Amino acid sequence: MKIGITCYPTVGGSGVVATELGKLLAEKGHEVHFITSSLPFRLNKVHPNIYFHQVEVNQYSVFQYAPYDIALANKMAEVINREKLDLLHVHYAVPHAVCAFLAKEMASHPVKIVTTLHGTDITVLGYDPSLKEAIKFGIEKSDAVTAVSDALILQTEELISPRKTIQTVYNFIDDRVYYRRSVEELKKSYGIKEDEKVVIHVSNFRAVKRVKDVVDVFHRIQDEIPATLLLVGDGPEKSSICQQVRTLGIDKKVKFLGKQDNVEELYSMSDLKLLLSEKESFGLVALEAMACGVPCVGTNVGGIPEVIVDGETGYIRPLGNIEEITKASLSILTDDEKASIMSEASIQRVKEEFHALKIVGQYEDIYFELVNGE
Ligand code: GMT
Repeated sequence: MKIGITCYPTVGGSGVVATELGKLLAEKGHEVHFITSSLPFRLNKVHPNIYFHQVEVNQYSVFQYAPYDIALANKMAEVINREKLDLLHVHYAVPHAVCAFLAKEMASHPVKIVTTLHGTDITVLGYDPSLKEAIKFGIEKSDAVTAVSDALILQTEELISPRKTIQTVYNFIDDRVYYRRSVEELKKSYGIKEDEKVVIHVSNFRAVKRVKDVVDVFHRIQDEIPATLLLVGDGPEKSSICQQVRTLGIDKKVKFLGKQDNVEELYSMSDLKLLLSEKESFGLVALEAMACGVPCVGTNVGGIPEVIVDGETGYIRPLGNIEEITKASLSILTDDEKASIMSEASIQRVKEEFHALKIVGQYEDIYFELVNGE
């Protein structure tokens, strides 16, 4: 099949999922055309089935705002016609689903549209009256719509009420990349002692990720046991988090690692992952940790409980309940047998429910049904 993929190419879960999907589809023999504003950052591999089409935006001085959405739709239509695409799979409702519909109308070659909702395109932008109708329109005009969790479907129905069936297709993980490896030397080189437990948090440090709660929980953990906190990522809250860490006097125990490419190595030296967000449609970072055998404690928010199974692969606790989250975390960090059972259960759950081949197969079924009417 010839598949066009549009996503936000910069760092972010939706771009990661879209790019990894494209790479796997190419491996399975499909011809994949990325149509994006720049080269997707995870597109780090040359493959004869992968093509990249950059959207160029006209900066003519009359425009108060450069017309990116029109340029994207134009590029989509150009690629549909020239490459004879069977379908466009767009990730993130705005503007991508609307641009895809516009491109379909412009193109002379017939094409189907699949839209995947990732979260903030609904849970944040769906509240914005300047975008709400456009999001609904994009969803309703798509030939098939998927969401990354059941919780996101519910939220979409509550907020937007589109006249469209949406199906859950979970995010996935490539276990050739995400698996637990031996990283004793790396751990040593970070100055982490053998008896120290390592807690990890990975995010874009936006307010919704509640990194402050992560630090508060860790503050209590390190009062009880020797521990190090790895904070991976960067974003708007980082400066205030640095300040919080200094004020609490735990700066020697918290490592701000910034953005990192090979997080699987960092997960491999971790004993616990904290994902304490107030909005999270899925929580791809939890899945990455689980694939590397790291039990997770997460909040009872959005799709997180669909990923972390309470009491089996970690714990689900109420948003903002620092005491309960600390208790749950310590119960894993101080009980090696429990930690090992949860680590194994995490790896197993990823293999059974979120394996790349299983999920890519679900997307292919949707594609084939639309294109061949199967
Ligand atoms: O989490 C973010 O802030 C980035 C955001 C994005 O749009 O890339 O991630 C969303 O999509 C990911 C991939 O499907 C999900 O794993 C994240 O849970 C989701 N983020 C939120 O819902 C806040």
